[in-house]
Amino acid sequence: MRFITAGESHGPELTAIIEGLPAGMPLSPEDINLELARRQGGYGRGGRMLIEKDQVRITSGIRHGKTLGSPLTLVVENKDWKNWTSVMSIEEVSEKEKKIRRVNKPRPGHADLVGGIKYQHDDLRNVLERSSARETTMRVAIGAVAKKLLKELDVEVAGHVAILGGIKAEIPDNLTVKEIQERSENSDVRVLDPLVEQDIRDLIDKTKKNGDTIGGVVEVVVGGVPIGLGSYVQWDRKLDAKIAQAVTSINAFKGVEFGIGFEMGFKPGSQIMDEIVWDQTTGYTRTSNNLGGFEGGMTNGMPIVVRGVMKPIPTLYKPLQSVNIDTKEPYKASVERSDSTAVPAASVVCEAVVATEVAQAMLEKFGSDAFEQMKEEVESYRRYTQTF
Ligand code: EPS
Repeated sequence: MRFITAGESHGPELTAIIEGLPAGMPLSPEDINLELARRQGGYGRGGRMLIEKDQVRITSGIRHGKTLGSPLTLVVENKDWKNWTSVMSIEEVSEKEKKIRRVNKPRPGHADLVGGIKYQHDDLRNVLERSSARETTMRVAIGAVAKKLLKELDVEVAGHVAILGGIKAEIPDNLTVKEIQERSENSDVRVLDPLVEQDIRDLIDKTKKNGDTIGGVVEVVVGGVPIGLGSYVQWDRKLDAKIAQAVTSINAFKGVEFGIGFEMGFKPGSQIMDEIVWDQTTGYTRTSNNLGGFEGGMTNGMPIVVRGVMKPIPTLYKPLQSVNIDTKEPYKASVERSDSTAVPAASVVCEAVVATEVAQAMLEKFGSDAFEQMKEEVESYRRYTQTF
C-alpha cells in the first residue's frame, strides 16, 4: 500500500490517494469522518477548528460499501477557502493583490525561511500553506482506512497524551488497548489520569493568555499484532524504523522512542530484556514489554508501544525575533492564527500514522489482493506462531 497527500491549508480542498488496498474490505465515509472529528477536538485548539467540520468525500476505489482494489481517493473540503479565494487564487492576480497576506517575516521554528530559500519563494506563504499542520487531516483520513483494515484483522490501536506542557499524566498498569482508547476518548486533553486534567486545562488557558504555546509527549499502543511484521534482514525493512519515520514526519514532532525508550540508557540489560514464556492458550508471550513490542525490527507479539514528542507550535501570538526578508532588518515574526496546544489532536494523528505503517506491514506479509483471503491467511499464521 502506498499513499500521497496534497492540498494547501487555505486552498479549496485536501486530497489523498491510497493504492494497494485489498478488494472486498468494508469501508464507509463514516469510518473516516469519526477519526477526522477526533482530530479536530481537544482543549486548546484555535479558531480554524471552529470554521472547519472535516468530512470526507470518497471519489474512487469503493462500491457498495466495499473496496474495489483500485486506488481510493479521499477529498476533504477546506471550508475556510471561501475567505481566501483571491489570496489562494489558482489564476494569476494583480501585483497589488499579491501583496495581500504576503508573508515576509519568517516564524522561528516553522518551515518559512528555509522553505523560502530552498524553493526561491518571494512570498513565504507559499511555504506556510503546505507546511501547515492542516495536512495532518489527510494523514488521519488515511489512518482511518488503515485502522479499519486492522480492526477487521483483530489489531487494535489506541493513543493518549502522556505529558502536556511539563505536566505528566499517570499511565495505569495493565490497561487493555480498548480501555486506553475509552479513557482517552473521555478526556478533552486525552489523558488517562483524570487527576491532572484540570491542571492541564488551567495551564493551556494561562499559555493562551500569554500568547504562547506548549508541546508534549503522546503514546500509541497497538495490540493484537502478529509476531514477525517487519524484518531484520535489511535496514529499510525494520518496522520500528518505519514507524519512527512516520512519527517524526508529523508536523512539530522531534523525537520518538519505543517501550521504556531513552530510559534504557540508565539500566543494565538484565532489567530490560523481556523474558520469554509459552503456554497452550496464548503461545509465546513475555513477562514484560520494555522493548515496546520490537526485537530486530520485527514485532514480537507484545503490544507496540511508541511515544513521540511534539514541540510547542511555533506560530505564536507573541512573536519572536526574526528578520524581514525584503529589508533584512530585525523584525518581530509574522503573527498567524494558531492553537495554544495541539498535543491532544496530535495523539490522534500519531495513532493514524502508526496504524498506517502497521497496516502496510500486514499487507506486505499477507496476501493483499482479496480481503477475505487475507483474513484467512492471518488466522492461519496466528495458529502457526502459537505452536512454533
Ligand atoms: C490546523 C490548521 C491551521 C492551524 C494549525 C492546525 O489552520 P490556520 O492556519 O488556518 O489557523 O490551526 O496549524 C498551525 C498552527 C501550524 O502552525 O501549522 C489543523 O487543521 O490542524
